Amino acid sequence: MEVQLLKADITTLEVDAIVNAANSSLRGGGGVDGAIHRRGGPQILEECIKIVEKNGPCEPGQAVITTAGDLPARHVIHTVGPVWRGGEAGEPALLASCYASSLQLCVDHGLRTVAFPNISTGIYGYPKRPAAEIAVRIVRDFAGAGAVDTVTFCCFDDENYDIYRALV
Ligand code: AR6
Repeated sequence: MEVQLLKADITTLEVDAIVNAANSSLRGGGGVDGAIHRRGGPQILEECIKIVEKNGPCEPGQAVITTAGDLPARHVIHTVGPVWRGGEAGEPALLASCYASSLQLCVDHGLRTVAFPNISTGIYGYPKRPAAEIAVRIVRDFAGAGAVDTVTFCCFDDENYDIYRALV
């Protein structure tokens, strides 16, 4: 499995799945979530609403999958990161679960290329360096399974990009 590092807008990537840093309502929001729904069009939101009607809110650490509407990607995996509350409220395990649950959905759906944003490190306030360490650890743990060909860490801000460059 190849691990790739990009500084890019995740909505431009032609991969089997891009991951969205969503909130529990799956109704869209700011940051990368806003960008994905804006560029992907209304179909993604319709599918999200149906999922919440059927299963209830998407809890932190969980992930669900939809199609990708007008985006060049084939699917969107929506995962809900933890809000940073100082680090003693289970945030590291929940963030790890976001990456692991999203990778598991790739396996379940036969998706070979996936791109992650830096989940929770924007509006949700997770410190960037420890968040990156968790992301890289979970992806490396998963690499041996051979189920996915390429995992891309898609950074948007310079600070995250520099942190990942040092780690990957
Ligand atoms: N492509 C890639 N990364 C991006 C993009 C983009 N187009 N736009 C922002 N980022 P955030 P969170 C980066 O705030 O912290 C929403 O309102 C950004 O630089 O999008 O998990 C949801 O609905 C940062 O590194 O997500 C939730 O309510 C990273 O994406 C809440 O924000 C994550 O920042 C989730 O907060």
